[in-house]
Amino acid sequence: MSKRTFTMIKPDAVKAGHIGKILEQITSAGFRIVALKMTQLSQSTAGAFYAVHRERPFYQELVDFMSSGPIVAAILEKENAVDDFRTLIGATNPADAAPGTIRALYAKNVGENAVHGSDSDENAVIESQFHFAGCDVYS
Ligand code: DAT
Ligand code: MG
Repeated sequence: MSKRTFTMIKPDAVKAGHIGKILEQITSAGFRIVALKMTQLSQSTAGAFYAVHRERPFYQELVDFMSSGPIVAAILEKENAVDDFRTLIGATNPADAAPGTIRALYAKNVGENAVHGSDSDENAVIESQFHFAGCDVYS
């Protein structure tokens, strides 16, 4: 059972002023924030982060969107973190996201969908290390 996952509050939700409400929903659900920062991805770093999707038709749109404004990146700790966080954020397309999930509440559409959540323990580690040096993770 994983203990950590990685998340980003995406540019749409940051621009809309939802950082505080989203972090509150995350911590109320039992996740502990062990690393946190506001930053803006370049085209190059957004492209590298989402390289797994580079053959998908929406890749350039995704890179443009993710580098369009600041994001908030965080590492979250909880028992069963990866799966529980995917449940908390809801489906990729907010039209399919369960009521009360972060994407149901704050996402605009399938592309601008408010938050990222790692999809496996392995990717949680890779994504966390992409964004945070070990000395900036507080356990
Ligand atoms: P998730 O973020 O739920 O893990 P994913 O890994 O399949 O979803 O896709 C990564 C991101 O790419 C997603 O959060 C938003 C964007 N995306 C996915 N499908 C899309 C589509 N059909 N059109 C536009 N953007 C899409
Ligand atoms: Mg994904």
